[in-house]
Amino acid sequence: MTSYFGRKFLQTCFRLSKYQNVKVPLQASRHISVSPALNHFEEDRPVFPGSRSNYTPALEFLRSDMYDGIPVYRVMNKKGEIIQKDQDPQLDDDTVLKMYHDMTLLNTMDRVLYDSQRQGRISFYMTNYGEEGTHIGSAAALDPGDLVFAQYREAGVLLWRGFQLDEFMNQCYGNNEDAGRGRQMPVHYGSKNLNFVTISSTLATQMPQASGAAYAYKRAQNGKCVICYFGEGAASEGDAHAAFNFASTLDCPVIFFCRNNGYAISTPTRDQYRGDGIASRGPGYGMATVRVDGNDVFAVYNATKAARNVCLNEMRPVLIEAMTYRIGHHSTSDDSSAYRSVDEVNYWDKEDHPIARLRAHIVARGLWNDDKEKSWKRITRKRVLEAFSKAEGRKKCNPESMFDDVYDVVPDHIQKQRMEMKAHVNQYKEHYPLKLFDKMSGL
Ligand SMILES: Cc1ncc(C[n+]2csc(CCOP(=O)(O)OP(=O)(O)O)c2C)c(N)n1
Ligand SMILES: [Mg+2]
Repeated sequence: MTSYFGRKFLQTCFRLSKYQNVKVPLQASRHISVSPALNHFEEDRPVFPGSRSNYTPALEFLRSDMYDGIPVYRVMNKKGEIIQKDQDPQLDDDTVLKMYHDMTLLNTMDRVLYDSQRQGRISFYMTNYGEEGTHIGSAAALDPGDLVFAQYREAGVLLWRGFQLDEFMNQCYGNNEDAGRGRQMPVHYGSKNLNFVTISSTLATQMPQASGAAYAYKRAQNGKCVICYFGEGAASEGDAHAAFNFASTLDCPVIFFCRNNGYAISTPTRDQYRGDGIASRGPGYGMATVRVDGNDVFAVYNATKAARNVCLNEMRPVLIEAMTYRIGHHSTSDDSSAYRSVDEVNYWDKEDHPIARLRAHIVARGLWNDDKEKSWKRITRKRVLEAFSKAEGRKKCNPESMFDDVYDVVPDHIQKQRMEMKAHVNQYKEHYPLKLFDKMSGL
């Protein structure tokens, strides 16, 4: 006999099938199993379709300050010691050294590119200082085939996947070797080969896209997941809500990876939200959620690995909130001394830095020492500077190329603009630094 709930389900299916062309399986009534306790309508148990709670006679408001904050999962203490043996990810020496190499290489690349912007050699830059653990820990836990949607401060993920220093430099210079052909601001990297979707600076655009891509992966049953990086500031955008709710209701295998670094440019977290960070929002969307110490590369690794398993085995989204700190200015257009103290920055730089923590760990493990550190720093600086000079010496793309790659067959009005641009440049040649560009045809 069909229960009350079963009848409701069938009625709903019928309405859906009538209006939305959804096929209801003929044996639907046989598939519905209802627990004996719910087999009839119970007066004292709510049956509202929108929740799964009980009645209460107590009038109580839920207040976030009634609860302790969501705990921060960590594996290593600040001295680089594993706190609890069973949480050690037991990574082999080569992997741990690659983690350290990539975190420090990223640091060196940041220094060179930041300085080059200050010298007026590139137009813009964003450093990743202090957040290296979130990039490398998460990237190492993923499969290289998993699709990455990043915000803009995740260069370490690309580095881990094998993006070459030349590729970083060519993009920042926007030269003729840049995959984006010089049409984007610096740090807007992308790589089809490395499954890294090109960055767009409009905050949170990548989030609904990531849910959509994960939905496609689910349908394709390809055994891959999607990871979507975003800042805690971006989580205030409406698109973040759309992304979370679509991913949750459509059961999409996507890891939402929030880098909570304390600031959205000059806006500190205390002015961004009143709840317990971003993690507290996860259960509200029905997402498995974990908060992790972003300055502990092993904790980030474990959390991301576990999140990937949940995504793929349970076919549902996961939210990770990695607590960290943005040590650098927001970008080269920002001066953070206007809104935070030097002491605050120094604390994170000197007392709780992801690189220092991993270094302490590998030194204690006998994998690293001062001599290795010195020679590694020398080698990486040399490699970065070489790539930098090579990129700087290259010409920019032929200006005419800006009309390519949008249309398969260039429409007449675009063709007309191309001719007008060429005629204009030809007439006013002396006002343009044409020798820095590849030659336009016919000029
Ligand atoms: C839709 C939109 N609004 C505003 C901006 C300007 N903006 C660029 S970055 C940023 C702060 C983002 O902070 P967060 O997401 O925490 O990332 P973080 O820079 O801290 O890594 C803002 C407001 C933008 N790029 N896009
Ligand atoms: Mg932020």
